[in-house]
Amino acid sequence: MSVESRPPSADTAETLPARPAAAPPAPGAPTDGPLTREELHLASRNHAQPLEMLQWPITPIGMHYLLIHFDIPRIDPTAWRLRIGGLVDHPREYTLTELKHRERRTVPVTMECAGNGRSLMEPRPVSQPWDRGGFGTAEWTGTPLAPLLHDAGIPADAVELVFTGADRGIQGGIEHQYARSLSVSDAMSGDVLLAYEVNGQPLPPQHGYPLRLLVPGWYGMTSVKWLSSIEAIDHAFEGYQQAVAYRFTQSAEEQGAPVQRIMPRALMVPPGIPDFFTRERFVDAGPVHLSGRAWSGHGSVDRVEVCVDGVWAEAELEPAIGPHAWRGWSFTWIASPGTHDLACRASDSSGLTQAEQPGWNYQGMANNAAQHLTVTVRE
Ligand SMILES: Nc1nc2c(c(=O)[nH]1)N[C@H]1C(S)=C(S)[C@@H](COP(=O)(O)O)O[C@H]1N2
Ligand SMILES: [Mo]
Repeated sequence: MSVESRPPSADTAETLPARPAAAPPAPGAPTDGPLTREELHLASRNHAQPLEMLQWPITPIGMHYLLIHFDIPRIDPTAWRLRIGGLVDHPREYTLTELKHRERRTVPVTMECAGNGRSLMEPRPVSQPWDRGGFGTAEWTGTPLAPLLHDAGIPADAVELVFTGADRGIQGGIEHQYARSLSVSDAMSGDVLLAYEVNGQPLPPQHGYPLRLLVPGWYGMTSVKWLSSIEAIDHAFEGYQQAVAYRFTQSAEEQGAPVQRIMPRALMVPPGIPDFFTRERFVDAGPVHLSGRAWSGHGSVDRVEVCVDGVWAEAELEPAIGPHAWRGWSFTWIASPGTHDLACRASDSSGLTQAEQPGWNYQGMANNAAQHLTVTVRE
């Protein structure tokens, strides 16, 4: 069977029906309908990590997920400067070379998009329609932020630091630069990095060249790419990406609580071989090595369980590859012929465990529902 054979019901992008005259649902307005062309467009720009890549402890950079709200800006590294200003005692600009001459640190970090799992919610919030692949673990190299802030001098009346990227667009009808803030104490945390390399190479354009913020343990929206300025302010930042987006709400109107740290999640490398179109899995009867990785931004993962047809059992854990990165797990399944439901879930040192059905929210944030897989076992 050629890889192109598929059921006749499977439309390709080229044969999708013309867009209906009616306006598409507003971004974020939940629906039970089929995926829209706008979601397809976002999904093809912002790719996921295929789950078989969980076999790699460090995600090869082309396989790390991507999330880009607007366009990838083209930045001339010789003209680029990082501006540190606002209320700081000593405002100044840094060239990339100056930043590279400061303390250099490399840390493996598991990142995840806050919208990971969104398309699995019912009804489905209409935005980047992640399945479960909006995550990756890379080795980021850069200079720690705290000493830079010390040099700038943060006055007592500073409340937050605003991190602004070079990319600009319109979201929720509001034109803005992509920008996010952190409290002074969160920004001063020793693990926050200004990263200029990933997996041993300069940041590629799509991951924030020449410099990005990296906030381990927090959902990805915090780690501002194409960083151009850091500004100290004496109030809570009210930019769109802070005050409107990335909130736990039940409606478009409500303000809700901010989305911050990564909820625990375990994922499994899909065992056996897939069907091209349905991605259903096929394995041979006998012992099957199940494996995957698990992470949490609330603490360290201290337990992973695997479920076979409704019965949970402990998986074996490998050490974490760093304090802010995932740990591997494995489990031997004695597979008997028939169709089986496999699942996995993680618990962390803060006492959080993945639920079967976490609460629904309007923006499709932090859906860490346990992963289930249907596997057909052949004689
Ligand atoms: N300037 C800027 N920074 C950004 C974004 C963006 O669109 N613009 N997307 C954010 C979101 S939502 C996520 S999940 C991460 C994704 O980082 P990655 O594409 O390097 O995986 O970047 C964050 N930083
Ligand atoms: Mo994200």
